[in-house]
Amino acid sequence: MSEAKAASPLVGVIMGSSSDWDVMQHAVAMLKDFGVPFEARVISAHRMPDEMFAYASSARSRGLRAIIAGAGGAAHLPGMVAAKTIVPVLGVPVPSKYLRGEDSLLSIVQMPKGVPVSTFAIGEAGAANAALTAIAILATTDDALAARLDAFRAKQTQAAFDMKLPV
Ligand code: RP5
Repeated sequence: MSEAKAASPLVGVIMGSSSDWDVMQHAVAMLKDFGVPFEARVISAHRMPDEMFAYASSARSRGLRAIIAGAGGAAHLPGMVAAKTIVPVLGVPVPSKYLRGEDSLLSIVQMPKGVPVSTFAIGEAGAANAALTAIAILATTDDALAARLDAFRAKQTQAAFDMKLPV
């Protein structure tokens, strides 16, 4: 694989606002830890609809293998992106000011039959797990990445074995 090819993003991380970064940075951090080439951008569904459609419709031809989309409130970004691409879309509900992200969760998870969005937990855990799922998708065709994912799991197993209770 050439350097340029190796550097081209395999995972797109998009979010509706820079205010989503506190949560979505946890997806980016995980992709960085695993050495997965990614790109990260603000794409607002209701403020940048033309850019959202262009991003989604060009995603596959640009080589993206998964798109992690985070949004809060009426979180239509993941569903609308999924409507324009067959690249797997992993939706992250971002906590909202008034409904604490329950609105975001329901907006993302309740996709009508036929156009799926894989939906994750509200907030940091969801962002990190969306990245781990993107990594798992890539690991189906990348043995070195699969080995890193196995090692990541083994570390968590060991940490659980090492847990002590104050009794
Ligand atoms: C959504 O509206 C974004 O995903 C964000 O979670 C929320 C608030 O956006 P800002 O008003 O902070 O830009 O589109």
